[in-house]
Amino acid sequence: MAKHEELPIPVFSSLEPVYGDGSQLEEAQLRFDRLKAKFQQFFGHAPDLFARSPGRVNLIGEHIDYEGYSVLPMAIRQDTIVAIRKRDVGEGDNVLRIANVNEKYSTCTYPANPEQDIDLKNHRWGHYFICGYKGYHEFAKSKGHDAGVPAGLDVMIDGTVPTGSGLSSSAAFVCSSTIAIMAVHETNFPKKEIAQLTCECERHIGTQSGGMDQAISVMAKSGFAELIDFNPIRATDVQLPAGGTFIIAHSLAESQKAVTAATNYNNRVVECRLAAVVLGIKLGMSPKEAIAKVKTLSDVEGLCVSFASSRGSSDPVLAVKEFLHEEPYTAEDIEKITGEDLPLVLEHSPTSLAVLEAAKHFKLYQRAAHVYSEAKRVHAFKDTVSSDLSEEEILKKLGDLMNDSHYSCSVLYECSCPELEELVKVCRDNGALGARLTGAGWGGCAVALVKESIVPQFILNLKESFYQSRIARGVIDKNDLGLYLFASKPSSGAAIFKF
Ligand code: NG1
Ligand code: MG
Repeated sequence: MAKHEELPIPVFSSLEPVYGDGSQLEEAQLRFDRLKAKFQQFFGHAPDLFARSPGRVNLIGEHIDYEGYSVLPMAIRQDTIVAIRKRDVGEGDNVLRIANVNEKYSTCTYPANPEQDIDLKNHRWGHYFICGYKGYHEFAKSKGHDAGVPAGLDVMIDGTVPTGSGLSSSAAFVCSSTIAIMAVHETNFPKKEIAQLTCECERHIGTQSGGMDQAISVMAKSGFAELIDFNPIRATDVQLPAGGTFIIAHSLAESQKAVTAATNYNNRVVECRLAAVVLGIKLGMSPKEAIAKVKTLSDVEGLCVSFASSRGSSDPVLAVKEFLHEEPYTAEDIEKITGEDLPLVLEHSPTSLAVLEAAKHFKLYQRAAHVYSEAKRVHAFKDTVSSDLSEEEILKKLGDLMNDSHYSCSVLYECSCPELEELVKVCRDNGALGARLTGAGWGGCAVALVKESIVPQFILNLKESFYQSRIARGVIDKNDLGLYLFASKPSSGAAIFKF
């Protein structure tokens, strides 16, 4: 039998395979009916088909996917649905019209040209669709598929993944768009290829992201979290202990990653790259070789481990402690080590140049220590789940690993914020076995591991101690609380619907 990741995106003629047969199905039926009706009303035709892709919660392994390390997310039930119709060539103007069922998002139009550049200075929500549009055409071309004359597309989006929340609304949007475009061109590819292509095409938005979000959104299986490996992308099912529940809670601080990339997300990617190059040089590579070959911390892990083994250990963090200093580096400090200007070390990539312009200094020691230690925690988490410890002990250990991960994100990687710190503390004070920020951070959600038996009480307590005052201040409406605080079960990955 073909491996899960080798299979194409499933095509269904009913909603049950994805949304089950309970209240979720009813809700989904309503959404699809409403989307179809609005599409018909807006464009004057019915859609050809629908594609959906879910958001995700990352259980452990933060800010390490772009360094080549495995992560452990699960898909959530919130998703993006794309309704799409290919316009006939005779229908005149070749444009992409991207509408949204949510009136907050006004309709965006773009030329039907896969070569177009995305205007990063003027961020618009429709840009995410264009990522998928460009991505599909680039990929189809590379595979020798004749994608034909780029046709105009009518598109309507219905998303339920909260934006800027660390639950990957962006990947849900990019993946469902790419898959809808692919399906409307009557093609389908293996999931692992779609995971790779969507990861690359989301970078058109200007973030130097890793591939976790797209991989889980495309490859998730109902009932399982997945250990996602990179180079090549692979997903391994992880069965979570039945006695624990993951609760997702929003800090109500929105993180606008596409807008803050130069100081937050891309800044960390650059710091990791510089840390890796400096470590490579300190561990014996010539500056020239390190600059040419070393892209990520995983590229120099072997050297770090060899060093550690000379000290009777296998921990790459030992090399970080020996060869990097805690005091932040200036650009000049690093240029002295590399013998080259930083723009050249970073290959003059425009997003990296924006980082250099915005940065005063670079915390190489802290970022590298986070990445190597977090990579280890992911495997410890996976090994704990499949160990023969009692369920009680397993849950406790998983909670401890989540707490350690949060500490590292907060103190070493500095991607938390005051609201997330407060929320994580409130979770722990109310009996969570572990709690941590999830996703990129700087706002967005926390995930807490809670014993199944205390879930209802835990949710009540969080409402009291974190949300009540914010409801009173009008930050959120009390009727919307369920959007910001909910228990989550691992749900299924991307799908195409043709009715
Ligand atoms: P968010 O911002 O939560 O969607 C981002 C990256 C991931 C990963 C995490 C941090 C994108 C699309 N996603 O996720 O690849 O690096 O941050 O672990 O940029
Ligand atoms: Mg995102």
